[in-house]
Amino acid sequence: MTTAPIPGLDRAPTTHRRLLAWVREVAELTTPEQVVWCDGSQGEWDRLTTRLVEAGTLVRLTAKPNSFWCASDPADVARVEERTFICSRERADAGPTNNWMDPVDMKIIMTEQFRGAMRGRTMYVVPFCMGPLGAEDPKLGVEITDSAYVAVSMRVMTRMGSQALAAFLDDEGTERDFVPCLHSVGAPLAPGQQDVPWPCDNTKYISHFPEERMIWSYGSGYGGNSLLGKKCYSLRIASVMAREEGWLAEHMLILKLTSPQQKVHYIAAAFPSACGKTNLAMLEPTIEGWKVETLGDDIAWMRFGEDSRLYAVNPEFGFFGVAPGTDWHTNPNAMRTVERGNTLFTNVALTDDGDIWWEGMGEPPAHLTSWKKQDWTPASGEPAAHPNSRYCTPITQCPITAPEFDDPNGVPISAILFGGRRADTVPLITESRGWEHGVFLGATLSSETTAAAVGKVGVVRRDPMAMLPFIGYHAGDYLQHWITMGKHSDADKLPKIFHVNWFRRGEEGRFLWPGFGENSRILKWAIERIEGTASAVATPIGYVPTTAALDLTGLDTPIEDVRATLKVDEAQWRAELPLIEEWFDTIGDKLPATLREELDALTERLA
Ligand code: SAT
Ligand code: MN
Repeated sequence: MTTAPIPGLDRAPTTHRRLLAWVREVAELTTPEQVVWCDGSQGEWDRLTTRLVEAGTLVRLTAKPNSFWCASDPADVARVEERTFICSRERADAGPTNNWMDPVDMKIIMTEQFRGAMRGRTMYVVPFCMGPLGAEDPKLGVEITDSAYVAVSMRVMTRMGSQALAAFLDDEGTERDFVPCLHSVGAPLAPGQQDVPWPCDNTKYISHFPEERMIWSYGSGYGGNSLLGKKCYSLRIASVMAREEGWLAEHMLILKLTSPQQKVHYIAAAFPSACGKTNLAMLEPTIEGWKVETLGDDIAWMRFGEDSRLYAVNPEFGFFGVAPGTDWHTNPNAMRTVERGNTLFTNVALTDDGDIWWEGMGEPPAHLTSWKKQDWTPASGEPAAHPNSRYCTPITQCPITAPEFDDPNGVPISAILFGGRRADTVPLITESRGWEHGVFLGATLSSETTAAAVGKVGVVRRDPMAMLPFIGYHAGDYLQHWITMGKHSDADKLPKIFHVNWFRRGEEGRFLWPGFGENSRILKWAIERIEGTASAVATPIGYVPTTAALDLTGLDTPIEDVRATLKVDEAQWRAELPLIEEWFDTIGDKLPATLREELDALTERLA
């Protein structure tokens, strides 16, 4: 059977043979109406956003330049962890915390899903690079997608298009490797069939093939499921690469902290999704003379430099931040970033004068269009914006982005924070007793679930290094990799590890600590611990500040609340031990012995 050539397929702006062969193979399987190779230009953005407005997917905002409102299908609003698979050849390599399917079986199933899946649609080919383009070993990928929304979002979130494609051949003209990322919303169009504003399928698969370094995603248009450079590549696949190559791919923000004496420290911090990473990364210190700048809000790749210090790079190029709760008080820098335009807002509310609104922005207007595209008034009795609604905005627009965010060598990390959302037990900040105890703090991190993933909200679960949904291999091997990394360097060169919890509650469930800009006081203490100038109390769980060791100048919070949030309640911690035990049992035989020993030692200290 001969089929008509697919328009655009032969207009490839590259000679990279593996890329050409793969694009052809996908086009023949998915049978799109045409193929478009994305160059990342402004003209392309204008074309695609115009088409998306015509299709009813986007609404152009009048209140912000070059910005758009988008409402997804109400059933496609978050990451689908139940439908996320690590398809390693051996089931054991995916470990007990991932869904596994045999790669051959998964490919058979998904090939049938993809067959003809792009009928009536345009297939976009999006070359991208995770991390600075000038890197010695650039981490390349190509996303093939039938979603123009994904193509434009990739332009915000990654270094993409012609500039990325140029890196597919090295200086000698040799073809570099790349991660093939195949995405379809899974909604082919019959001839003459009217499209819907947010096409997707009820059946969803987010599949990773770690040995092949390949990603296949089907059925969802939501960011975490469809912008494949993000969680799929930069965490799940990159964590596998990192283990093999001796580095770390982590769910961490990166910030730069400058003291009044102009001393600079870089801090990386891991929190589960929707626990305030973006707010911390863009914090405005409330203490005199301190300054925070941003390098990243979600992902850090860290490797040892020649000086044996750990250097971090943000692989991304934009922010995909949680909108609700963001405002001029909680995160003015995020507000300034999106005010500059060039931003996609998904599942927030739309005002009648062409602006956006979400819960946390103060008094709502009398009338809105909700994320469900319904008329909304303050009497509606449900949120106008979805709790996992997002803004997708360029990192270069953030007024406090540190210029070194684009340095291929990264920045040397002084401190790593592991944080969760816990109403009790976990104090505001705890310093680990050393690297291995710090890995134990990360390994036993726990947090209440949020709206960032489909499922019940507010349930405490263990979330090692805030990476539970993102570790691309066996969690026991992952924790061993962290222990092994600590052996590559001297204790005084390794980052100091801290455990933080901004979310501890007092009576009537009110938060004990104000958080946001006031967290600068906590960062200051961490830095002073590194420099050896702040005091701490040795407790069974680690080193904790007294209220006197913290800079509380000008803080409104009652001192009893600060004391309560710093309290190490040994009874609560003894109750935590069987939960940690249970979690370690879940990991099974591959749990590093060091971590068992840490648990035994903690149990003894609490006895
Ligand atoms: O949905 S994303 O994975 O893109 C963001 C998050 O959940 O951390
Ligand atoms: Mn995240």
